[in-house]
Amino acid sequence: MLRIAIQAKGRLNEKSMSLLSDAGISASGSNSRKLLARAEGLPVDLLFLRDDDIPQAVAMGVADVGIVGLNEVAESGEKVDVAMNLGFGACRISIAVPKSVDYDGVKWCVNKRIATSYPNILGKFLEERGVKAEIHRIAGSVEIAPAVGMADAIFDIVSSGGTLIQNGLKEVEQVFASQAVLIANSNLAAEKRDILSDLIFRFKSIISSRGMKYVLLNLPESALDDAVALLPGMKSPTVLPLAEKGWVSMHAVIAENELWNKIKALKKLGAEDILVLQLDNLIN
Ligand code: PRT
Ligand code: ZN
Repeated sequence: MLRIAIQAKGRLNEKSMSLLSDAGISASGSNSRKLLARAEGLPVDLLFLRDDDIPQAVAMGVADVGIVGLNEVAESGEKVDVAMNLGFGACRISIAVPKSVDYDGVKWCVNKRIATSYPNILGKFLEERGVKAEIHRIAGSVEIAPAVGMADAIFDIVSSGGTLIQNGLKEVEQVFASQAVLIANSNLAAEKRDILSDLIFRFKSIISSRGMKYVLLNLPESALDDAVALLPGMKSPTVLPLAEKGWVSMHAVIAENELWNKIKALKKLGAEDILVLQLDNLIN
């Protein structure tokens, strides 16, 4: 049995649950916010925690693995293995100052009061640059600290940047890049390691299929070389003869952001009957 800690509620909860569910792990009663839920599909159970508590829970072995932002792992300083990046929850932790400030590099921070929920990451960053500042740890609403006179600058999570703009702040140093990661206790028993590698295998196949579409089309055989050049596919596209002489069927995986341009080019080559299908897993 492998115990997986995930965020009980908050920004990472829904995506963590849907990744687990795509991997065949669905928790019964998880919506009732039970502390623990047994999942079906793999021998795992789920532990619902505040994200701040997940790195420590995994380091202590209360949970075997966890899904949490890399920012929380770094801030906690707990020794855990980062098993893989999960491709969601992307954000950065940045220093931001009031828009009117004439910021001229990190030395501006000397003797300034900086409000943050990430004092350890900030402390390390400033120390490495030989900058001494007053770091004020505050738990929430860090972005209002400069306006109310509590701080000269903030060090906080930025994603779209909208919150900074709303509060009259500008981002001046991007210090730490984060996303949701799968972390693991570094001394897992062999039986748990096996379940973990199964879990990683499933997560990888789900994540690599994201943003990809499976495309089937019919094509005059004479246009095959040009079409293959357009659709490199995994190794190369699959090509099957059609019952109608001179025609082939082609199957390929195309990144969603290139889909419409490629389809346009394929139609120019004479492609017909183009089917675009959802891709759930991509197993290499
Ligand atoms: O209750 P619990 O302690 O579990 O949750 P929490 O309130 O501490 O964390 P939560 O749910 O807000 O965030 C969980 C994790 O999501 C973070 O640790 C990050 O790894 C990740 N994440 C990704 C974010 C954001 N994007 C994000 N934009 N966490 C917070 N924000 C906040 C940020 O603090 C700021 O207030 O959103 C605002 C900035 O967003 P933009 O888009 O306006 O720049
Ligand atoms: Zn938290």
